[in-house]
Amino acid sequence: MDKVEADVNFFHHLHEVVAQNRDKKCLLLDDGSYWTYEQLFQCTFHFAGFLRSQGIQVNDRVVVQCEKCPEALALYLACLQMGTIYVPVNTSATATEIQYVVEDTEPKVLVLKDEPSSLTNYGIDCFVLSSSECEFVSQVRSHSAYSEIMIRSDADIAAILYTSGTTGRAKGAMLSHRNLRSNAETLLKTWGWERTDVLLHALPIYHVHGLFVAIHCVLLSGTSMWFFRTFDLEQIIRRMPHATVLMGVPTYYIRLLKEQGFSHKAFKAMRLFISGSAPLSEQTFNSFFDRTDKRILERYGMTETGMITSNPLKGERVAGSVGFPLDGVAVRIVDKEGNQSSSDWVGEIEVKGPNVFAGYWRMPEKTREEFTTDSYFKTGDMGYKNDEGRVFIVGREKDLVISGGLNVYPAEIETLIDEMEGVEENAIIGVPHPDFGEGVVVVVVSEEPITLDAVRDFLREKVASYKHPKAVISVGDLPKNAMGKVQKNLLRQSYSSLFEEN
Ligand code: MCA
Ligand code: AMP
Repeated sequence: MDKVEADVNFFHHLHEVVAQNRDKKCLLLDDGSYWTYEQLFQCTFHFAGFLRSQGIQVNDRVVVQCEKCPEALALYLACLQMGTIYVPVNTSATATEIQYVVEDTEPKVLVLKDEPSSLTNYGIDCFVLSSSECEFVSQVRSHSAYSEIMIRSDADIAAILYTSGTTGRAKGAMLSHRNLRSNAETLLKTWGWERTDVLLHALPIYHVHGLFVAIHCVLLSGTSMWFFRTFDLEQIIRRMPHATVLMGVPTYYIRLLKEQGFSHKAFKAMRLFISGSAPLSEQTFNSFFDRTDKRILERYGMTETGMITSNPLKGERVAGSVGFPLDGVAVRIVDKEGNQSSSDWVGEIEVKGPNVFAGYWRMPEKTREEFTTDSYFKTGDMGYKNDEGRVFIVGREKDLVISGGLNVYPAEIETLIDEMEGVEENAIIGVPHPDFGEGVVVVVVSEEPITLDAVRDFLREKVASYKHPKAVISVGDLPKNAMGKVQKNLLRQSYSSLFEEN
């Protein structure tokens, strides 16, 4: 095979689009200004020049925790171009959480949104990308543009995204150029992306949803997006008449429905409202339809697999279902013995296809455990297919809380809270929450009652604040089964109405 045929660098495909759309508006910004495709890719080439000046080689890691801005996107694209591995970190991650990623990936370059405190030593010099106007951006722009695209092959990794573990350490999911490209191409077809589409992009760009699903759909189709710095309802509603697609987590739709300004005038030109990352309740789906006459299109995915299923663009979108497997993606439901279940039987969802990741970074054992002998990835989600082949998710085998589309792994928080003075034992559960879908709650056995403030203060330096409990419940003891395991289902039942609105 000659070199060019072997090359799967996803950046090639994105760059081909630029060549046909140089003057087209790519990023529409909060202040009304914009970046054309030409501007975005010129900036990317300056970042490539900067990376080169740092002696970066293919497969080196670049760890990035910075606010959403066009330059942050250019940095991601430059990593793809240079064949380096992009490792995004949640903007609310603490120094301790960043340190873990740095130690695990041993990056050549570290880019942060803030100067590290004098007490923080990541063991590597870092660059500070705090805004479009910062000194680092001027420094990058002063580097000569570098436009060569590094050749990559199937096994080469484009990005590592960390997902916390149900037990033990956080794992870096390695996604290849092929994973990114196959998923983006499939989604463009599934969602009927049109030349005139304009996306409302309000998601953060450190997760698969905002970084890959949303951005790749736009860049690979040469269309435009409103590139909002944060999720700001007022901005979204104001720009909605000049957009056609919104991608969001269910909390976005819950919040939109509470806004008076979310009127016919705002949404009448919208072609598609897409939801994912967490279950969309039938109530939200139905209220949205009553208000707008539009059915939200729900899809399902995972960091390790990108997108797996989607409700149809043209056919019926069913409330409570995540739709059909995407083209080229095999989805099966298996029982505890690993046998494939028949229609309507609940089992674990397993996935195989070009979208499925290459394994966990430096964890070959863990990777093996998560795949079956015939190479299906075990999602840890429980569900069934009906006789039409639609997939329904009914729960999770993994102990995980999804709050506003962000994952909180109870084991991580429980281990920390156990270290609090006076705490004998504790259990983290997720219970229904009117805004976040699920709210994190800690049920604690302690010598003296513990306040929510005390728990949050204790966790502040340790983990990102979205992982902090929203309520503390003190109990005499935790319900346990014969094996001594905490019966979280009983706790979830007991406190299911904790956040109920009156
Ligand atoms: C913010 N806070 C939260 C959450 N977000 N608490 C619980 N759950 C959350 N999701 C807390 C902050 O810690 C802070 O607490 C306070 O709320 C205000 O923070 P702020 O950032 O201003 O909140 P917000 O703007 O209201 O954010 C809510 C949000 C955001 C817009 C729903 O969480 C969000 O953008 N979620 C989307 C996440 C996402 O992209 N997920 C995709 C994962 P304090 O005041 O105490 O500091 S990818 C994935 O799941 C797969 C692949 C898939 O299928 O897509
Ligand atoms: P993450 O690790 O952040 O990639 O989260 C992936 C998990 O989010 C999946 O394993 C599911 O449990 C959940 N998820 C994503 N989309 C949906 C959806 N539409 N409905 C229910 N759960 C979802």
